[in-house]
Amino acid sequence: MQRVGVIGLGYVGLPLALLADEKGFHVTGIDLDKKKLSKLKNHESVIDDEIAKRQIKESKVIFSDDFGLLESIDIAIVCVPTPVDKAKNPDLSLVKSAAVSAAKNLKPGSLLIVESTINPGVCDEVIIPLIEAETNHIVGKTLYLAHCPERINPGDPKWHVGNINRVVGAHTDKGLELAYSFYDKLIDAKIKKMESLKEAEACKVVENSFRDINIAFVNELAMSFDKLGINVFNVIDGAATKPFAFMAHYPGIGVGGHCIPVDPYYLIEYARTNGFEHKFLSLARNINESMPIYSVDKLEQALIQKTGKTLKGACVAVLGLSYKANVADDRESPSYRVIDTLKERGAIVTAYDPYILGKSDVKTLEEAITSQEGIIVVTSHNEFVNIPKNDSLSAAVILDGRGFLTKYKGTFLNKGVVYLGIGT
Ligand code: SAJ
Repeated sequence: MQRVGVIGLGYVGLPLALLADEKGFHVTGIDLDKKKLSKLKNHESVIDDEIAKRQIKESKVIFSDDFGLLESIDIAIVCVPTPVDKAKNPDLSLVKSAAVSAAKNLKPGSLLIVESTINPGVCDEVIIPLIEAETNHIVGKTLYLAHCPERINPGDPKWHVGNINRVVGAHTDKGLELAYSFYDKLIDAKIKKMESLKEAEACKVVENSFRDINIAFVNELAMSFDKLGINVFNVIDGAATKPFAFMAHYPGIGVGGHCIPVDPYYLIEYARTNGFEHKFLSLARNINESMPIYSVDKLEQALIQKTGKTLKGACVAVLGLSYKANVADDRESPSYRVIDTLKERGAIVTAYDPYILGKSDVKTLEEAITSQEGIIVVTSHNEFVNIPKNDSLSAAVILDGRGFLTKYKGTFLNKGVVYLGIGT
């Protein structure tokens, strides 16, 4: 089983395709985005990843939008996005169409692996029935199905597709063996065999729900300690000196990205349709989703205290659109909740992100912080460390949504600027 097809060439699929190519597999990369395909055919990476930028130069991957090419491959891997819709319900449309389009072309005895994040039950209750309805395949007999949830961490210098441990589950033992031996050849890491597709699906949503609830825990602490006059960052660092049974997370202005704020809804939704209400997961989501408004409230209270003015008619800069520092990714970013809330209260907003200038109102940090009454920092981009020493800083209040400018509190004070943090 040396011929591999990867469907979806984003931050999950492209590294996987390039690694398989590097390991000697014969790889076909399928994507429907023509702009992306022409860049890839030109040996240009379409993701901001140093390893991918290097590998793509020598890559022998065949890039195409033609699912027909999958007729000659042994293993097809689905790596397409699984967002949630406005009502926070999982949107499986891309996974369903990719899985069926692949199955239609896969010959008997092939293996189909889903890496996209899906909630427990999707393989058994959605993908298998769909494939058997739309193709001549019988899953487990003429086509093997496995799930190996992706664990890519964009921008992480240490962990990449080649060295991250994986879990894999399958519909049949044969499918599990085929999938296990593929990943065993592909990566230099542990591969844990799960007892079912559902167990493998559950791993991913549990991993990311674990992170979401821990962030909600410290966000709630931050709101409480703001009233108690306790610096929650110092307390977390103090608690983290305990060498076991504690894992530090930090409060902030909100939880963004394509994983953490999304995956818990997969589990909440699936459990709900099966008669169980995840009160704790839902509460954690509500706490994290309340942080942008909590932050704007804090800024407005300080503005009233310092200038006697509310946000109505006030000029406020929002620094950072990306959900994560030093990357250009604004999916589910809390920045947009902050901007909407400020505008609802009548503020005049100037947004600036050096990584997302296309959606910024100005092109430089200088322009962004000049003649503003308030500043809200949403993303801890390295460039924003220059704010405190910037002479054009005229704001009355700055709210540091990530607690990374705390050490400049004195510098701000010397400039007559009130520095606020979340729990600091
Ligand atoms: N955040 C906090 N406090 C924290 C950690 C994160 O407020 O203590 C916020 C971030 O500002 C961001 C959001 O949560 O807005 C998500 O941050 P993240 O560091 O979890 O970044 P992601 O979305 O790239 O998460 C990925 C996930 N990886 C996979 O799903 C394969 C996640 O499981 C990893 O734990 C995370 O990277 C990581 O550890 O960096």
